[in-house]
Amino acid sequence: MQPRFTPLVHERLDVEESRRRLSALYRSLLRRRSVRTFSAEPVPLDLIDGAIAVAATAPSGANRQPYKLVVVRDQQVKRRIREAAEAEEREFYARRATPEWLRDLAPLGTDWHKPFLETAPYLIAVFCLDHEPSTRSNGTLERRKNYYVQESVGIAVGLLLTALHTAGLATLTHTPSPMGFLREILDRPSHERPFLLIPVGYPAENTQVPDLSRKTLEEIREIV
Ligand code: IYR
Repeated sequence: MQPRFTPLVHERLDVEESRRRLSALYRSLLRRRSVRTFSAEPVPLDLIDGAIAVAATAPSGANRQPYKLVVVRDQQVKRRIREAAEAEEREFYARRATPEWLRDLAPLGTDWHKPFLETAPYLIAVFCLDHEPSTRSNGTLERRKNYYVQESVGIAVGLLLTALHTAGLATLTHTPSPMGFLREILDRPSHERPFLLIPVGYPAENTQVPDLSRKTLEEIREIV
């Protein structure tokens, strides 16, 4: 297929304006924290859709956007997800986690109880598509491969979390392990692989978060 090009729309900023914008974004994102206590207060669905639209602007391997996001708002479905996640987490905390892993999690104060999976008004279940069915021009089905799937979905989720935070919503990047139950409960086809479960909502009043610190710039970047 011949490539088609279109002019780039680019806003050139003066450097002071760049600094102001970076500083504002940084100050906002410093306040993004993983939240495990949600208010049941409803959130308009268009805020979730708006954030998903932001996520879908992410670059992806061969521009294939190898993900599907399932927004769960049905209380019964959330309950089933909680029950299945808690069954896996009980095993994790009692048997599967290594002593080292449990030691590293200790500062977070987490355990197998996951009430937030029912309290949060939405759970966004993120699935990755390592390949997907597509229809050839002659009408037959083919299995099309996707590329750099982990990287692509990770970048999109980063934008999603940024967008939800910018919209004033709290999130948790939750990875009950293994997550196969999500495919069954949400009745997803076999080419969709569970990647992450993101409860979204307003934080409960008086939410407390672990008193953590982040690495300094000097610890995470080198200049050569
Ligand atoms: N999935 C478990 C354990 C857990 C693992 C990591 I890595 C975390 O950063 C936090 C928790 C749970 O959700 O409790």
